Amino acid sequence: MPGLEILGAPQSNYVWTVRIAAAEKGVSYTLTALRPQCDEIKAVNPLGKIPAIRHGDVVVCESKAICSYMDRVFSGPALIPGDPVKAAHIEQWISIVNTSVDPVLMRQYLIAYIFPGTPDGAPDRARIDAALPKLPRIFDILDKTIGDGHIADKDFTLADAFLFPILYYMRLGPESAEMVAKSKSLSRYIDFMLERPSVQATMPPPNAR
Ligand SMILES: N[C@@H](CCC(=O)N[C@@H](CS)C(=O)NCC(=O)O)C(=O)O
Repeated sequence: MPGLEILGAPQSNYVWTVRIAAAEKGVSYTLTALRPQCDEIKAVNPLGKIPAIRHGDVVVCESKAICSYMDRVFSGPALIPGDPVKAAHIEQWISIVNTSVDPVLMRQYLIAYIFPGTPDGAPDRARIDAALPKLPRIFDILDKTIGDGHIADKDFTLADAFLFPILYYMRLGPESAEMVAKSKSLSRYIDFMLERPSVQATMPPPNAR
């Protein structure tokens, strides 16, 4: 079996997702830290986004497709269980995270702090202020759904590999950090996930601009 290579900067929440999934599955890999939109990434993803993987002749981009590929190709604990109802609930939450949570919390809100693209590198206040009214509803949904468990189940599932990196990064934004701190369930969830071996083995370095 050829070796697995994960392409993408480890600070990316989606690269982190794929690395957590690989660690949960017990798959070893090499990490090639590449930024989005560089030529090597554009060659494997027409949108220039990270992560992607190379596995022999196989090239795959999109984090969920990568996780499903790893699940089918490698032995180790199933990332998506055979039970159709359990699997559907995991897929459902991965989809909600990808289509409604990440676009607001990461792309619209946090990126305006960490990659603002302003001439002096200061946070992009207009983008932050436009995103802020959308945060409470998402935090409320996550708080109520997680309760004293995880996002798709009482225990860890692949959906947590998608959600946790985003919530971890929410402690970096001042407004989002306050929202996390106010939620007992989200604070507990983040701290609990931080103790998970797959998370400890994949902690990203601090954000480099
Ligand atoms: N749907 C993609 C999203 C990946 C994504 O948004 N990656 C970000 C980094 S966390 C990225 O490459 N952004 C740069 C860009 O959009 O140009 C996936 O699941 O892999």
